[in-house]
Amino acid sequence: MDNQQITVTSPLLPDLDELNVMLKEIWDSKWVTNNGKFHRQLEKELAEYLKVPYISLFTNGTLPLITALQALRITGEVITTPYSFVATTHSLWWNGIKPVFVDIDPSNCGLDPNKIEAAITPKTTAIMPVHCYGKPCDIKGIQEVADKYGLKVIYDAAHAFGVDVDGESILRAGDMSTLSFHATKVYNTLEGGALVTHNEQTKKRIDYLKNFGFAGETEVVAPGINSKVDEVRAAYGILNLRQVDKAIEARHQVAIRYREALRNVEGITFFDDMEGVRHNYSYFPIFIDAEKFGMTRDELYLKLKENNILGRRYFYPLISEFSTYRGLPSSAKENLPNATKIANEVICLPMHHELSEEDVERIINVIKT
Ligand code: T4K
Repeated sequence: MDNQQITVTSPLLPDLDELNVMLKEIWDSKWVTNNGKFHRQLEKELAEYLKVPYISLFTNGTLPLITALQALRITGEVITTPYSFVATTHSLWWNGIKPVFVDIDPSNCGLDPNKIEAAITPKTTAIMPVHCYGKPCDIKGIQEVADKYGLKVIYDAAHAFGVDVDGESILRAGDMSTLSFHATKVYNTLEGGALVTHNEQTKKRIDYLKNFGFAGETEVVAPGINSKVDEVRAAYGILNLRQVDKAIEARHQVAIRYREALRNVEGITFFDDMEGVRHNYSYFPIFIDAEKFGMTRDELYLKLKENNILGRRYFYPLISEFSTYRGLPSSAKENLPNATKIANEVICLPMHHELSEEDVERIINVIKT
């Protein structure tokens, strides 16, 4: 059998000829950045596609997190999940905010709302949950706690592009949501990201903040950052938006096949689709019970690797275990039993729009034998 390398993901790329036509237009116009024509077009098209009123483009998925915290003037302590990419917690640190880790609900890998209350102190000002793998958090439960204590909610929705719950975009939850358009995501602009807001004034303020704080030619209203998206990436993003639905459907087919093949394998569990949710199949995590499966997660990870299949252990280690954060009181393992267990059991299997049936069968075969 062909032993070509299979990576965990592969970027969705626009047609090069179509991109070249747009590049020519950019070259001819000599307008290459600072809220150009394609930038404005992409913001408009994304807002429509995602069914959100306001969206601001950013150069990656980390800066909208940092900026959301600034826009809402969040200070003190923020409750967040240890089970995510490290950028989630870093955004707090960049704002001088103390992260307070709370355990996850293993049924969705998101913050467990029942455990948030016990972590609230007089210094708590917000909650930063993550829709991990694009799987919706318990939005209602989290909002109830937030409302009771007057806390803001900023969702890191880096994985949740195009995810809807009961026909409504998941990005409408909380006070703000952020997206990542990194090359490894369902929808990408090479590097890129966005911040979704619910009203015009907030969008205006976000746009000041991502442009050094400029509110007009001579006025600076905040110590903003530079996170402006150039025309080349905006053009690339416009073309990718036209093919993202097809890519999501291709991922869906891969998920169907994985589930069919792995459903009765003892010691392996995975997520099924949730009723009323439009999923984006951004990741396909499986969880290994070593005793029942007869092999540890790491043994399977290495076995896949030996067979040139590069699954990834997202999200191991937990953010709370990195040297930067492990000294925090909330990083104690006893505080995070579910996250600790899941981080030791997870492998994300290869999942992208270009995986062939043969690739998927090869992966399944290695797992089953
Ligand atoms: N919040 C959450 C919850 C996030 O997951 C992330 C990012 C962020 C915030 C921050 O958003 P950004 O600032 O990154 O926009 C990747 C990504 O770099 C990162 O964006 C992502 N999360 C994280 C979960 O994964 P790595 O270090 O695992 O990626 P890397 O380079 O090992 O790539 C994985 C595989 O993808 C490669 O084996 C092959 C394939 N690949 C990758 C790249 C970059 C390609 O085929 N082509 C490529 O150009 O971090």
